Amino acid sequence: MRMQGVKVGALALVAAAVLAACGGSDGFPTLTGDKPLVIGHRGAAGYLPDHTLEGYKKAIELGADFIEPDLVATKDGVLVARHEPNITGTTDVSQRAEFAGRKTKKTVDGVVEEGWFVSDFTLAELKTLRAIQPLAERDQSYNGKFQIPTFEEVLDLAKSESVRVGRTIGVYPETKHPTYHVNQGLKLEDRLLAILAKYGYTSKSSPVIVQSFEVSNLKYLRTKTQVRLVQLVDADDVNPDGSISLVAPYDKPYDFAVAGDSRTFASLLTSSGLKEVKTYADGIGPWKPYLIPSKLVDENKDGKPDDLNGDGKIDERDRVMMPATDVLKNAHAAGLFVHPYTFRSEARRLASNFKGDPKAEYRLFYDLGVDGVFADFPDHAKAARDN
Ligand SMILES: [Ca+2]
Repeated sequence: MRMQGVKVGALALVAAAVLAACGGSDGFPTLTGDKPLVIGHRGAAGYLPDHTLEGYKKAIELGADFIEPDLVATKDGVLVARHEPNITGTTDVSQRAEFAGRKTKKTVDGVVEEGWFVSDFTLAELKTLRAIQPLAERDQSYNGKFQIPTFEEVLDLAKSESVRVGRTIGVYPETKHPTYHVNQGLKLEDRLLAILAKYGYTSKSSPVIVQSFEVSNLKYLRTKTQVRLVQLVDADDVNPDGSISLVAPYDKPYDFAVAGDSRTFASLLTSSGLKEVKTYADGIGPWKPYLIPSKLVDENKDGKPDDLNGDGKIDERDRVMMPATDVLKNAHAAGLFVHPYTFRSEARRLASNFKGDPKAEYRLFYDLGVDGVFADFPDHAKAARDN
């Protein structure tokens, strides 16, 4: 549907006809025909430490349409941007002697974790910490430089940057571990709604999309706001044959686990599951193998996966992309937009088909019709879309 590399001239009429057939101004096979959104995942996670104002600003400079803060609550009830309640891996807290006594164990979604947790720190205390890059393979030179931002600081940045760059920058907050926060006495949703209302973000056209891996909190939010809501859909792993592995606690929304609901994440993506999701959400954010899986191969039938790139180990680079599932088609049929996660550009994270070129992966998903992508390298997502 989307015409790659079409030059002006004789093909212009053909291109115009294709655009008309797709029904949208940009000619993409998305739900609306508009260009897919580039969502700066945790900021520009491929370049700067996650969830920092500097990282979000970098994402905007690289072309992100939305920036994506994960939200957790401090001891004094302030929403701040961190990937997890446990900040051991994403800050320098373990190096701070004054907080040594805060090290503890907490249960998050049924899993016992040890470390330091945002809910044991006031905002003032958190502001003394500095972010670090959690992935060893990424640039460590910014460790210790940037603070943890509040959600309001992220919204303020998006507003000021929108003026500076001359386009609307959206904010795509995730309510992290809603059940855990209720159990800590720090329910996220009303705090989130109050802040969104303060900024005037209450309607479908507001530059905000709220996401969650749980269901009941999204249903609650639907009764309180018209901002766009997204049901995230996780899994434990992808099997060698490309099928999705569902193992607790990554088999289902945690509120389903608590309620004894037998449905899994995969249940949400059946044709009937998607129709149910549409009753309370505007879109889905599935892990990308739900849309286009990949598999390991054994061409020589020796019972072991083939080492396609011959580097002596089996990883993502030895996987082969499979045909798309019906999930995107069925989601669009239900009226849901589809924003898969997470696109990462490092060669070791790309299936063999892409030959080390992250833009090839983006193009495959854009051609399928995704409405947006969560991208660690927003510049690559934008280049694959626009060039
Ligand atoms: Ca290999």
